[in-house]
Amino acid sequence: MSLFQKLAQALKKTRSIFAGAISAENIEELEQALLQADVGFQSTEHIIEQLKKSKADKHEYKQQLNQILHQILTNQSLKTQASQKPCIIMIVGTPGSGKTTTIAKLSFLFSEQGKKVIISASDTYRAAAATQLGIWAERVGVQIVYSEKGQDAGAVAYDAIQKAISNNSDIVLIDTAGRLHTRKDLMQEAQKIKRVCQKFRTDAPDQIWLILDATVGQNGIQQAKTFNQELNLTGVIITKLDGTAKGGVIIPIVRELNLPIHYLGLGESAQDLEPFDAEKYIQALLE
Ligand SMILES: Nc1nc2c(ncn2[C@@H]2O[C@H](COP(=O)(O)OP(=O)(O)OP(=O)(O)O)[C@@H](O)[C@H]2O)c(=O)[nH]1
Ligand SMILES: [Mg+2]
Repeated sequence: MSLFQKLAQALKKTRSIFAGAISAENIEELEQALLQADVGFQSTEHIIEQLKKSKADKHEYKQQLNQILHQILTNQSLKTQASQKPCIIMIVGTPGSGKTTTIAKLSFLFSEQGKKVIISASDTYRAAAATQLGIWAERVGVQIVYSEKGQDAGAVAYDAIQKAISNNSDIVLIDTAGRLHTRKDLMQEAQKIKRVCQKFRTDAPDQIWLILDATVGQNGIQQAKTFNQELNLTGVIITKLDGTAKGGVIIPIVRELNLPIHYLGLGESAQDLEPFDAEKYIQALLE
């Protein structure tokens, strides 16, 4: 399957919501479809307003919608990748959102690109987490640094970065424990990991990516807002897009949070990660 076919397959349920509405006689039906696909109230209102303003004939809804979505999704303010080595990427998110799996996918992708990757197993809460990551690392063939003698998350990250510097690695991927955005103490722990990275370089970590489970739909917006306030994110990865009917959630994330989406998770294996492409996403959503 090509990457696009995979994406189109993943968005099948969301697309079916739009299929009827786009050819519908009235704008209300389209509005319902947007809400049903988890585009959210604010962004739906914005889109419908734009659509009305365009004075599009009902035959032109699809084309207009395509243009409006394009405007929203290509307006992403991308923070540039670090020019310095190693590029330090911290992965955060709520429990079970797909952080560890995404780390595995990213290490696979970066390795394929010829980059030398080190994983920091900084989820020191869940006993099975390091084992899970170790299995992935072995499968993908990348190095991993574990917590020794009860080291905390920050200390593991410190060791991993130090190792990356000494063996000239390109990328450090820091896996972290799942934390609810409402838990202040856990947010502070994440900030501590961030400060550890800053000991090496004031502009580190180069990236802090939030892993957002698409199946939680609108709740994801609040999660992203809080994580962003606490940690100053540089982007989002949407996971579990395969099979959900809430594939529209990407739109409010970009529009209301002004955070770029970097990748989409489309399954459970190491290959199921796709760089986000607004054009392809809209096409998979509407056609
Ligand atoms: N279908 C699907 N499943 C996914 C995807 N990403 C992750 N999963 C599954 O989601 C479950 C949780 O994934 P993990 O990677 O362990 O999530 P986590 O965020 O590390 O979880 P904690 O460390 O417990 O917070 C696993 O069963 C994964 O296989 C995806 O893109 N699609
Ligand atoms: Mg995990």
